[in-house]
Amino acid sequence: MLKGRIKNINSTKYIVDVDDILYDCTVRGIFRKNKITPLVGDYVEINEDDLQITKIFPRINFLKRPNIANIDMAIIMVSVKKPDLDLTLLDKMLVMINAYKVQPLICFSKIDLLSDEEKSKYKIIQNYYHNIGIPVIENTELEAFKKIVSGKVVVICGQTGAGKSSFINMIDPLLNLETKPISESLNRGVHTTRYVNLYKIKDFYLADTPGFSALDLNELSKEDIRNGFIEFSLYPCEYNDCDHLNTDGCSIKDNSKILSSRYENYAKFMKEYYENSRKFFKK
Ligand SMILES: Nc1nc2c(ncn2[C@@H]2O[C@H](COP(=O)(O)OP(=O)(O)OP(=O)(O)O)[C@@H](O)[C@H]2O)c(=O)[nH]1
Ligand SMILES: [Mg+2]
Ligand SMILES: [Zn+2]
Repeated sequence: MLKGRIKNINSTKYIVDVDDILYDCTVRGIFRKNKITPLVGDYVEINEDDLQITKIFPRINFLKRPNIANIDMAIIMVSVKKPDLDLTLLDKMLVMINAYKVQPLICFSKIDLLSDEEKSKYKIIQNYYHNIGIPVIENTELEAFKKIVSGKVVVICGQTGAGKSSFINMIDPLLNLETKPISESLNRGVHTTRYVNLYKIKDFYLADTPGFSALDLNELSKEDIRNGFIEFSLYPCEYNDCDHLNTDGCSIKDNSKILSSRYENYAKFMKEYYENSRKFFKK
């Protein structure tokens, strides 16, 4: 028996890293029968004779999108232009990552494309996230990044075309990952990276992942959404079980200290939640 970690999955092919040697493995039917899907990042046992994965070790955590297990930190790559800054997608990812109890880090990219005026607007947003306690860097701060992720297993996720693979190439040019310009007509990335892939770099691991342009919070609870807006806890609401949407005198609604896009996104996600649960009860 060998013990290793899944580095990449391409349909039925599982690449397992055992002490830096890569094995091309398959998966026993028993996992499919029990509806357990091995994920990139899983520690597994493989049978040396037929290279079948025979066991998945318990996970410390996992994310659904991107689908990966056993990670210490999730980097949300956020482009400020081309594609345009999408704060709704950022806040959604923060809610999701918080719900799965993974440490987030926001990495802004493409600051070089901003005019001076746009840059000062961007700085206000950047400072806001930093001040509420979410670590923030820019994709040019390579040395700071290497220090933060030292010793960790880190997944880079976010919008297609935001520059995830380009960033990993800057960290380790030898990887030479495929990158592509965004579509000018759609102002959107073109889904260049197709699979989750975990790379060992110096004393850390980085996972490149396929980007997306939308995300749903279907499986999350109301509590998950509320808790995902971590700064709300600074302004305790005196109403019991308040959803901060319609109650007069609520400390969150109309709070000028909360960035307006944050409150708007919160309200949007709660409305999505209520709509989804209505659909669920109708079934
Ligand atoms: N100007 C500028 N362009 C950048 C920057 N980072 C990435 N790009 C460009 O953005 C485009 C998309 O980059 P990718 O690295 O392919 O994006 P991705 O996030 O991996 O995209 P998917 O694999 O589709 O999810 C490429 O043309 C990069 O050269 C940046 O900081 N500034
Ligand atoms: Mg990519
Ligand atoms: Zn309230």
